[in-house]
Amino acid sequence: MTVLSIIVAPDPRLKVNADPVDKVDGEIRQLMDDMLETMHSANGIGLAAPQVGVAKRILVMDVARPDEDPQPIRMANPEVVWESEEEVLAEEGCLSLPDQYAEVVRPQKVRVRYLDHENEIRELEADGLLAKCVQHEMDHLDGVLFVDHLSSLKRKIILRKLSKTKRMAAVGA
Ligand code: GNR
Ligand code: NI
Repeated sequence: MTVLSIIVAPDPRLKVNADPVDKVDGEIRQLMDDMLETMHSANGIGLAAPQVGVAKRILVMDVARPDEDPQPIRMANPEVVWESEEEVLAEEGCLSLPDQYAEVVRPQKVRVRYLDHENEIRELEADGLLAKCVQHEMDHLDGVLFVDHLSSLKRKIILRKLSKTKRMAAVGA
């Protein structure tokens, strides 16, 4: 397995509408496993393929706490087939927006249909942290970041901070 590098915003590769996968084959399975390793090594609970520069509709998640056994979830071509009317407001972060947090409103529960790592169609009903995570990851597949759910002022403040951090890193200051 390989730890891949995670793209930090602003970056055009985070804005793409990713392509569906034809079939979950050995190559896609390998990518899913590399994404899980990358996500765990960054202490994240989810990761979408565009965050590692792959414009495909693939995501992985694991919301198990560090003291619990891992519960890895691998999805290709996920689709929301049902969402609750109740919404919840909760703080989100993103591995592509390091050290930035903001409250985002989303449906409390969702039911998602997807292809698993064996190319089988499955459904998952998610609530709580898993529901937030799967919606956040599916947004990445459409080039949407959590800051796109905020006011344009809040979004600009966060993105400006990140470009400044990138500029400073580039000159080694
Ligand atoms: O690790 C992550 N934590 C998180 C917390 C609240 C809501 C969403 C997330 S997803 C994020 C990892 C990430 O950026 N996935 O795209
Ligand atoms: Ni993210």
